Amino acid sequence: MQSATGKIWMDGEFVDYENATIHVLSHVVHYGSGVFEGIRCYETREGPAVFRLKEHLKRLYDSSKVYRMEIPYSMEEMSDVILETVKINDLKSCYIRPLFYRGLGELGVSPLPCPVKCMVAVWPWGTYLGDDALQDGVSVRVSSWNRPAPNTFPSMAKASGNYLNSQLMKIEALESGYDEAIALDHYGYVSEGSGENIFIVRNGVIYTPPSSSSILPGITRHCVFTLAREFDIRIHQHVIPREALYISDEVFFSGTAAEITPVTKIDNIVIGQGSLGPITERIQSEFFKIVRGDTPDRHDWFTFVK
Ligand code: PPE
Repeated sequence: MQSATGKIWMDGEFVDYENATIHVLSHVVHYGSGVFEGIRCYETREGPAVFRLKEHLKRLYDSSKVYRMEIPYSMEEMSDVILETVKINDLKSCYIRPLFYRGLGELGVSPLPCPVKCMVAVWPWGTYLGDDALQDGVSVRVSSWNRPAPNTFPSMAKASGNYLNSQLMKIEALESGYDEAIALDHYGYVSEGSGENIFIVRNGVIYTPPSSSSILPGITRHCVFTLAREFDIRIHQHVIPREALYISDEVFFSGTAAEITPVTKIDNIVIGQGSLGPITERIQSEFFKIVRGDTPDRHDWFTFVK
């Protein structure tokens, strides 16, 4: 169950959890017409800090542009709302979910007659793929479902409707005894997980699919590029054939919720040594040093909640 406490910001005001409701005839309920973000706030030595807020807001507004949603708040206003929502709920670390969606107007495919509504909620969210996932890694399968072909569902937009495809992947993975799925794109190349980007390591070089492989351009993915370059580890965006997954030395996921999670088995094939590999470990430990505030925020990735 979703944690049933706290205040949720809806269209300009804070409402109690139990009153944060919408009409069943809202456009979003029928047609998935929403765009959203997932952001983490971490507890650091200098207090709670929101990780990569500017980048998440930019992607949120980019997503709304694709779907012609006019947002009645500026990015600066939404930034303040997000910080205020964390503060009012008095959480030291949490997951933050802003959503812009089409509300109650006229049903029918066109969203244009329906007003754009905005909400922000926060809740505690621990590890995404299980308690031991960050250390021991996860077992995944290649999904029988592909990611949408180019020019069908825009994968660069983080839209609610896109997650129906993610749900099919995730259900299939869980029902067949895996922790998570990796989908191929329309051409049969590796794309991403149901809620994570994917990286493979081979002979000391990191590879990840390019944005043309129907991926969400992840913000944690960008962190991996930054850290790899700082460590002088070569990192490339490249189309990845399915079999490259099986013969990699290491595979890992990145995502706001998943953070940096090693993948140790794919389709029951053991990847590398079957444990957290050295390059994944370097990236992961530096990532956690940064988000826990154990090392200075040299990239200006944090916005502090005052
Ligand atoms: N691909 C997909 C499909 C995706 O949903 C996410 C985030 C990523 C890649 C990684 O993006 P980023 O968070 O910017 O590094 N998935 C979010 C939703 C998870 C959920 O279950 O809901 C997240 O991690 O917050």
